[in-house]
Amino acid sequence: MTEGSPRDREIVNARVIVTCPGRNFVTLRIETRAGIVGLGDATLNGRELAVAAYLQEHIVPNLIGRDAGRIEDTWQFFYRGAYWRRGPVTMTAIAAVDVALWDIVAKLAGMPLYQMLGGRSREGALVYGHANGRDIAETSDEVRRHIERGFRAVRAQCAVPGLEKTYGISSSGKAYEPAESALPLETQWSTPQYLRLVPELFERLRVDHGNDVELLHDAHHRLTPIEAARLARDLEPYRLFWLEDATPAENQRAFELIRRHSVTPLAVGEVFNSIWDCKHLIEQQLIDFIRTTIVHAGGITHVRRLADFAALHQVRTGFHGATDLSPVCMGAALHFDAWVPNFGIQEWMLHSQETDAVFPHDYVFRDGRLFCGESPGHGVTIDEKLAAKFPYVPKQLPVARLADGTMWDW
Ligand code: GCO
Ligand code: MG
Repeated sequence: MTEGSPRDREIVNARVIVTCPGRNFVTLRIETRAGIVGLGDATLNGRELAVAAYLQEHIVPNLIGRDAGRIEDTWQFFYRGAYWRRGPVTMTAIAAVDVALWDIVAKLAGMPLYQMLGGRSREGALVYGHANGRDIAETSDEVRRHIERGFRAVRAQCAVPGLEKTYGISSSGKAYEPAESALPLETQWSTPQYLRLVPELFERLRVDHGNDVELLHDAHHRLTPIEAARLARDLEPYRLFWLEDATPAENQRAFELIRRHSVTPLAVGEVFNSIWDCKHLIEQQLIDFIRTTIVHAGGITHVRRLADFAALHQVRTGFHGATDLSPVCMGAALHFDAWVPNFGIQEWMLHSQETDAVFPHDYVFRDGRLFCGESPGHGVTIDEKLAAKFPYVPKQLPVARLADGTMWDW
């Protein structure tokens, strides 16, 4: 077998595949001289073509001729060598390259990717699903349905009475998708109404479902620090697994205020792109779970550093796993989850049947956990013929305004 020799590891082909099987996904496909193929997810919701262009124009020409086995050097080349560092577009593009190379190297070794990281620390990754409802009763029914399907952890979001659209709630009756229209949907926000509703919701969920199920909630960056502290405190009796994105995290000192008032565990970081975005939060132990995932933070190579740093401060992982991260990212994340010692939980919003058909994969759900497969690499492939039947459809994430028209955080 020569496919692992430096000559045969040479990257001879790299292509960007854009497809929309229900929602848009960008995938990087890298191929070596010996014909080993690796895939990386490059999807940045609502800004997909910006990453596709970054890859096509600035990354792919630099990949051709490189040794696919030099994962670290390639990462450093695209990060340090780019001069314009960080940011979601750049870090998503770097992640796509990085994951594709880990996929290739694991295939060359004939091993599942988790083995390349140091092997399993656990059998399956605890996942949480999404229960969304138009009112408290409907949300509680949805939580019940999740428990019946085997989930041990459920995120609960409920429409706020009087507001036409609330984050996390489907308006179409179909499964919730964050990006619904070509131009951003204008939604309305009211913090006082929300702050009254959420403790009532969780009080009801504990009455209906007891204490065994883990419950989570996402405030989606809508609150000021003092409002976030109030909510975290009001939710204490219901023992949440976490309260997510309670306040925007640009000003990380804001979390000191929340911490002073509450022991509700806090999760942050799905919009972060590097270790520098969460260094203060982690060092000061202002959060309990870091959500920064592989596709938006430079791939396995960088997120591994982040997770190791978090472990020093007893912060655990809780990777973002909405439907706008493709099965390629999910596959890589599950291998990472199988290994990472300071694993907390993994988000899993089920993909549509079309998406699953375009990206065949070997991970499976059982008893509230997702199990990555044993095939070499990350275990996710792409059916390019099928992908071509779903051309790109422009879609952006919504925006939110207060009743008086003021732009707010979505
Ligand atoms: C989550 C997230 C998502 C995001 C979406 C944006 O916790 O799952 O907040 O629902 O809004 O991924 O692209
Ligand atoms: Mg979130």
